[in-house]
Amino acid sequence: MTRIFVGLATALAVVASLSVHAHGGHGSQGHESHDHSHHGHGHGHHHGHELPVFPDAARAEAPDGVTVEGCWIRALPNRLPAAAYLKVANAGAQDVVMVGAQADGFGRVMLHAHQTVNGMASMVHAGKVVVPAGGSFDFAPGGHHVMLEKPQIDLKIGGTHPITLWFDGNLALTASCDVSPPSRMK
Ligand SMILES: [Cu+2]
Repeated sequence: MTRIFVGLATALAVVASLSVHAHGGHGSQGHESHDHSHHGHGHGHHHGHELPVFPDAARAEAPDGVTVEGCWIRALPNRLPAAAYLKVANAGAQDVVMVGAQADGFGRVMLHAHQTVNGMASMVHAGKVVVPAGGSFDFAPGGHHVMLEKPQIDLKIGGTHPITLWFDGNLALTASCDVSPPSRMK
């Protein structure tokens, strides 16, 4: 009798954990079809990338001659992952290499690129992005973006939110980014 009872409890526990997974999957898919992208999908896990660990941004030096322009975040409701767009300009004499980003209130932040394979658009983790000396690099809708995942806060549309960009050599720049509604396209 006891054994049967334990077996039933185990079976119920398995069913419960399966339904939790199924629910999570629904959430991601719903968002993908809405935004042609894979926000909330957790690419990092699929591709096995380890995100770098960064030192204290407040103490980091900025890369020579590098500035961030026009940073904005497309904020989505219900604490869905958000994408940030910006231009990195490099007036310095050296190429600089972006290696990642951080943002307060987001548990995982990474540089993403879009790719299309057999007509299917998806996002991939971009481990490094080179900004050439005397040139610039655009993070823009349809292309590269800074993916803000695991939100722990509500972004306020009309406000600003800081994002720190990290470069090779533990150099960093923090940009104040406009928090924009989902309808903003560029
Ligand atoms: Cu992305």
